[in-house]
Amino acid sequence: MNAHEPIGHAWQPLEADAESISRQFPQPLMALANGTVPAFVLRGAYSSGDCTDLMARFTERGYFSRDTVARESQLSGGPYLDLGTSLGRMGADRDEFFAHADRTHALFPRLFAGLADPVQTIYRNLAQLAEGKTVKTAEEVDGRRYGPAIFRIYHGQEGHKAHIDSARRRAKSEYAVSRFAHQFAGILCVQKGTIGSDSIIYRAKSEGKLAAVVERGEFEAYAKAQNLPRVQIELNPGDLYFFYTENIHKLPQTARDRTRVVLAVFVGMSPEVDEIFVWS
Ligand SMILES: O=C(O)CCC(=O)C(=O)O
Ligand SMILES: [Fe+2]
Repeated sequence: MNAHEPIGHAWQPLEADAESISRQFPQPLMALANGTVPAFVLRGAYSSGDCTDLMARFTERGYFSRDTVARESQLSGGPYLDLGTSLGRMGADRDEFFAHADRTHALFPRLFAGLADPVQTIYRNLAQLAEGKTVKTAEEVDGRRYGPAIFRIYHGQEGHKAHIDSARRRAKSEYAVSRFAHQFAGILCVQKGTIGSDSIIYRAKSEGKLAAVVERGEFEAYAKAQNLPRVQIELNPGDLYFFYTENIHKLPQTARDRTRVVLAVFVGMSPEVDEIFVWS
């Protein structure tokens, strides 16, 4: 138990729809940033039937085979497969990054034809949590757009070790998204992974001494020794959750007998700025 935690207020995700969340919290995103709530979980935000159809389209296109990566320009390999444009993976070359993002903007409507648009589902729900701010795909001052969202495909034991995501803190970032004070993620489950393979969020920011602990890959042992509060967000197809990415989090590297597929976005917000930028 955290010493600062008021008795009787366990650190638990809030499961509700966007409208009730925004009734409960005047500033929902700040409730995440302040650590009042670890995550908002919007069950059934997207139709599970459309998730199944989307998965069938991916299978048809061979998106679950690494052999397809070389042939499909919007797929990239690494510890997990990406379908879409990742700033983290592609940002080193600006021209290449924005050209890749353009191709993703062209591909997604074709992939979603006849189904509800899952990217819009994320943006629409985020807008309800956005305190009247405008939610839009991130762009540079010259109008070049980032990728709108990205599918992440986790096979086998793939995951993410304990980390934070922060464009602001990324050294030498010359991208517009680095100006936001706060960063969040929105994750929509398309196919459920094996039980226990969904993300774990810790009540801990990667600051000071902890940043070094994370850097050395020793965070898990530290969290255990300190008994840090943590929550695991178990998702079913169509469930969407939002969390503060400057809280340390991980995707367990456990044996998966089922491929986990999510649609993910990053979100940049500053209290004094009217626009919220979304990218991947
Ligand atoms: O898939 C998730 O639930 C979280 C993934 C994550 O932390 C990331 O993509 O940076
Ligand atoms: Fe992350």
